[in-house]
Amino acid sequence: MPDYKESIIYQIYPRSFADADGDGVGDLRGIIGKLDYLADLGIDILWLSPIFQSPNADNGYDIADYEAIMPQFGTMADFEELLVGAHQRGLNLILDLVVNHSSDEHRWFQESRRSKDNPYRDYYIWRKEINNWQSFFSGPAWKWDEQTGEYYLHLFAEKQPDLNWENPRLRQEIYQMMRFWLDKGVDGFRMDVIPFLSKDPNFPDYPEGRFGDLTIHANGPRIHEFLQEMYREVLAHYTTHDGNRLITIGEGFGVSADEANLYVGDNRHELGMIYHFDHAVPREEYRFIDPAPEFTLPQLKAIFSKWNTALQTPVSEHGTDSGAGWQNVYFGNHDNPRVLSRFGDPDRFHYQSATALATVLLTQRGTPGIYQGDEIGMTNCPFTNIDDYDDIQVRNAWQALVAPNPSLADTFLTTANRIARDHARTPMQWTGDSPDRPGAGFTTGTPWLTINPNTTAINVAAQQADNQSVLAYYKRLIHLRKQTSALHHGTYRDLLPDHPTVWAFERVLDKVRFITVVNFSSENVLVPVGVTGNLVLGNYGDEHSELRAWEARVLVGEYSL
Ligand code: ISL
Repeated sequence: MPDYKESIIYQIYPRSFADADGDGVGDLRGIIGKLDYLADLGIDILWLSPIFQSPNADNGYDIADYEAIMPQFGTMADFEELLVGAHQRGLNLILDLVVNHSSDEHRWFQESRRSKDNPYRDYYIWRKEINNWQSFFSGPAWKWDEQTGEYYLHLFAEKQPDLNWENPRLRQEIYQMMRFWLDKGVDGFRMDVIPFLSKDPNFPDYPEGRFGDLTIHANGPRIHEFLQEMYREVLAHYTTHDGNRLITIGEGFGVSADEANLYVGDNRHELGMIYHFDHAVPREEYRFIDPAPEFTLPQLKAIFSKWNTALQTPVSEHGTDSGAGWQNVYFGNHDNPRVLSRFGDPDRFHYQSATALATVLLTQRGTPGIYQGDEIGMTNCPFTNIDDYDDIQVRNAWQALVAPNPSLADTFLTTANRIARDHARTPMQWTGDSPDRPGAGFTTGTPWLTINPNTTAINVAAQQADNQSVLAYYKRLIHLRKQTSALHHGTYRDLLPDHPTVWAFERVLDKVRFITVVNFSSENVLVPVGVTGNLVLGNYGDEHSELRAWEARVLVGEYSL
């Protein structure tokens, strides 16, 4: 199996992937049943969003027992079978490590809130006096607790109290838990909001003009000390099941391109990869009534250039050379709406725009992450009512904004249809629905979240039977990337940073030069001068003098200046 720098990640949101037992919720046996599908797709690393015991206030990102499987998802025996099955097919499997906070139903918190002198008190962050910090999920980040007359900190939901990483005993418990999973044979972790672990010990109010700016919580004073300790104590002692470097990905909320190498620089001994939020959909509470305008293509390209520059230039730090680190690149995940609805034109050019976006992603520098369903071009689901939503983020924002001011309801619902996280969480569309067989092949029961009605047209079964489908194109593209060193290790350079509708970049390794050129619009455009080479792969079958709607081409040529 390849090293992580030569791999492709596939993210599974287990609740929505495949339901084997018919309770309407995806599960581990469902995933086991799809391992052949995943191996056939050609991906290398499976990232599972949390599968642990949880009351599901935030769909498993609130963990009540880090070493137990959520019963809705199955048993430990199911997990072990899944792990063996993945490994047998040449897939690595990584778990979500959510250790900025736990659930309030975790045993540690139950103890902690019992009394001020409880041995677990200091596993969480308790204060008599509070500052003005805000929660990601609306309202203050401090919750008053009657029993001991103090507040606890929760940067996410009330049911997600922040763990106190200042406490060495807590850190050792976390490391022990990580060893538990690594000893079972998992190949690494995706680490949830990892830049948040270290808090400013002075707990200052938000600076003037930055009230509610949650990026302030990232990059606290001891973060690198904690991550280096985690590496020394745990990560350094393990490899993937087949002897490669362990796979570690930090969710880099609040980390800028300039700071990234502090987390992933070669000599830092912290993490292998990081993923950033510079192109994610801004979704602070007020955004549901005052959405940010979408990035223009030049803005989007500038973000990719900035990160590529930061991660392909050797950096020198404290007088010693530290090689630049590596990133995980993505367009979609469970925290963003569907990329095709966001940037593409699914109504008019479904195939073309889904494959155009795939071409940009899968010829990027950095390890690409495909979010479940993007490989068939799933889209946002048209929700009409707040009750159609499940996500705590959108429901809390509605309570905070619309409950006191009902006239905002329409604006809120229109925006939520564009930006809410649930659009990425509707069940995977395996088959077309029919009156006698609803459930999209996802479930035989009642799905926990609405299935997008477009499953009749957009589904795996239909695309498997069609070699001109989005799915078939993904497979060809994945195959191309896997056999092409320049696409893994080649440098990245944007050839036309200012072009309003064409994204053209080169990847160069030794004397090999790959060029990706993509029309990021639904109108024809002239092929820009200088973007030439032999066509290796494209989403239109034939040659043409212009780039047609969402046309994508991968070209190869000798590198000459
Ligand atoms: O996307 C976001 C920024 O607006 C937030 O919704 C998100 O909470 C943030 O990116 C952190 O994400 C991670 O931690 C959260 C969990 O809800 C997300 O699903 C997870 O990816 C708390 O564990």
